[in-house]
Amino acid sequence: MALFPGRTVTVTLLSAMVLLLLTYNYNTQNCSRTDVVSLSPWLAPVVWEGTFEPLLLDSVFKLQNISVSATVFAVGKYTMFLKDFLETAEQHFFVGFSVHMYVFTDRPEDVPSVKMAPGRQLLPNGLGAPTEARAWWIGTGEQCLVSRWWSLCRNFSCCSRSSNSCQSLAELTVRAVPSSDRWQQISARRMEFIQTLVEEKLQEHDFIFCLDVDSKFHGRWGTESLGGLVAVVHPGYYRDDRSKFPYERRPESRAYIGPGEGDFYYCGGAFGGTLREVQRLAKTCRSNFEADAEEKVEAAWQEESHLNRYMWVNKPSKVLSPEYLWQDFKEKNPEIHIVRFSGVAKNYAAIRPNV
Ligand code: UD2
Repeated sequence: MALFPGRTVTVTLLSAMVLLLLTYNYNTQNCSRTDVVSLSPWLAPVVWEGTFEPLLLDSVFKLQNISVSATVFAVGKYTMFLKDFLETAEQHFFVGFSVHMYVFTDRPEDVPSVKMAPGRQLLPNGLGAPTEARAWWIGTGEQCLVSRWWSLCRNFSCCSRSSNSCQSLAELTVRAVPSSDRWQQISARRMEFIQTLVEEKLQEHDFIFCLDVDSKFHGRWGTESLGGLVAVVHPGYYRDDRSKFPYERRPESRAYIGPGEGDFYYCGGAFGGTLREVQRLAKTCRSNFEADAEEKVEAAWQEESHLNRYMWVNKPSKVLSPEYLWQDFKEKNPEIHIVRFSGVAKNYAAIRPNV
């Protein structure tokens, strides 16, 4: 029996706290990099492998029962990239979370069937409309099979915190978009369709990512990437001086960035955030692009130039390193410890409608 029970309890509690603090500090030290910039000057995290704890982050977002969506455009011959894009997303993109993929294409009949991860299956649900076909990918949890509507499913207990049965639920929606004979227009009009989609779905999803289809996932892309407004640093310029960035330099364009201005050079091929933030971004980029077009101005890199202007004025709250959009033809630099998502090498002349 302890001589001073109160004291013993206090000492035990204090030791436990010290131990917890030490453990936490230990983990924190494990989550830092000194060879790369991991905090922007406006205090947004720059996410690199080794700067976060995936299990901790996943557990935080699991408690919030979040819903993630993604858009991908496959117009004309770009449908050939869909299979790999979707199948690798199934393996690496927000694994264990509810994901809704929106495919925009002028060839809905070319959307391939997708090989599911072990334990998942594709269920047709008959909700298809001429311009919007849907299919469900549902985990093996029996409760989820009770309801095919994700919105209903969300309201039922099957997706509650205590249940794992809905953690692997995913949905795919195919939307028809017009063809075009100019790749610049295909690329640039994405903002218009994204804006419309986001305005329709504001209540349904928490986060959205807008991704290039001619790419594959190779490693985890998960909760560490979530934020209000999220931008990805372009793999082609992240080692360069700002003066070399291919921003739009003509003041007559609304995408203009002046000498000495700009932070990072961001990719047009991957960006995201909350639906509200992405709606603001898409609306602004679209209206600036259209206003430029009325004056016969096309920014150097179309929507990518407008996106860079937007991110310069409205700083992203999270910046993703080039691990989140590498390019297959580029050799991996030493600071790139993992390639999570990468653009495939392609023959532009063979796949674009114009060169
Ligand atoms: C870069 C950007 C891209 C965009 C473009 C300039 C990266 C990695 N990529 O890519 O996002 O900013 O420059 O506008 O940052 N698409 C079709 N059909 C077509 C042409 C394009 O569906 O015929 C779609 C498709 O989703 C493709 C995307 O537009 O992934 C971008 O076009 P791209 O891949 O030809 O442009 P690229 O690789 O030069």
